[in-house]
Amino acid sequence: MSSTRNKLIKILEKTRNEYVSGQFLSEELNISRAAIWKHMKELEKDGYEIEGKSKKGYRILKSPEKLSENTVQWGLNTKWLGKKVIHKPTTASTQHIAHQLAQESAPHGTIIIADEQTAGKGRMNRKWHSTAGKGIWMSILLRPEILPYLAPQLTLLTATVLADVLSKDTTIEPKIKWPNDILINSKKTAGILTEMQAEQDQIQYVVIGIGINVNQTTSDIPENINSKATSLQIETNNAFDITNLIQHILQTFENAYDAYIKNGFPNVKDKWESYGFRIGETIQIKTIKKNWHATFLGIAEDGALLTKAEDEEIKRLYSAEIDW
Ligand code: BT5
Repeated sequence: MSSTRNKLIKILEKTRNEYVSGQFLSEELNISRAAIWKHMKELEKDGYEIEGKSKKGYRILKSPEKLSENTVQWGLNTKWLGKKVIHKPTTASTQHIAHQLAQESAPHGTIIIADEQTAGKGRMNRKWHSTAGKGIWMSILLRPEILPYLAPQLTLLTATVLADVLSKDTTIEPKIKWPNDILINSKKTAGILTEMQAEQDQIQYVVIGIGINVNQTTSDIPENINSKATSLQIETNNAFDITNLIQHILQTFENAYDAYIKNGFPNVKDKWESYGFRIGETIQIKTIKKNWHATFLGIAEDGALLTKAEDEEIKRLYSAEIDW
């Protein structure tokens, strides 16, 4: 979106119920009144209802419900996250677009969102089912100044952000299953996919993919996953405003990320453990080589899974699947 449109949205948002004159807008934005009118027409295409009155000016009567670059930025209270938003009605995967934009020097904090993904990606080439218009399918492009081996901490940080937002915006109590699943009543409602491009000791960029099932009903969830997947709507019987949720996630993410860069992982660890699923219980651990049972102790200072086996040996695991 053009930075002029960004500024226009900011002004209209501040003055919400009052008229803003074309003259004022044209001076503030340094563009002609005809250009202002064109921008208003673009906003209308996105579903904004705009009233234009001669002598008084413009005012917004209604913001659209549909997702767009404008609606995500309308009222978004962030410093750097989501200053550039790309919205696609349908795409194979928002991760693909994010990687492409990253190679083309898109800035830290760029957001890619889609109404629908036709080839949504999970970890290890698994599929992520992304029902049209009913969930959040979003990638965040970051250029963090941290060492590559610390990047998995960003997955854990993102999980705490999603858990915080869901516990504030809904009546449910989310849990985090190590490392990247958000569960409600033991069923998965969100997943995170962190992908990275890095050299030996420097990250070029990280793409954090976030998938959240929001307004799906039971019949929207494919049969092969319906015993273990759920949505906010299924669990609460309420429909949620996807744009509001996205904005809340972005605002919470920005604060959490800035605090992490400043203070490191300890606070993230504590928060993660406060939402941790089955901490203190026996879990089944699966790696490519073997399966075994151990007590889940929590996460280590570096984000690793901490377990204690029957022989009391404490292990740190960095990549494994857990089950029970
Ligand atoms: C994940 O993988 O949980 C990461 C999901 C990330 C999705 C986002 S959406 C935006 C961005 N663009 C993408 O293309 N991807 C990211 P994993 O832990 O591997 O879980 C995948 C498994 O979860 C699948 O094998 C299914 O069993 C299950 N699954 C698939 N779709 C699901 C859904 N919508 N809800 C719950 N579970 C699902």
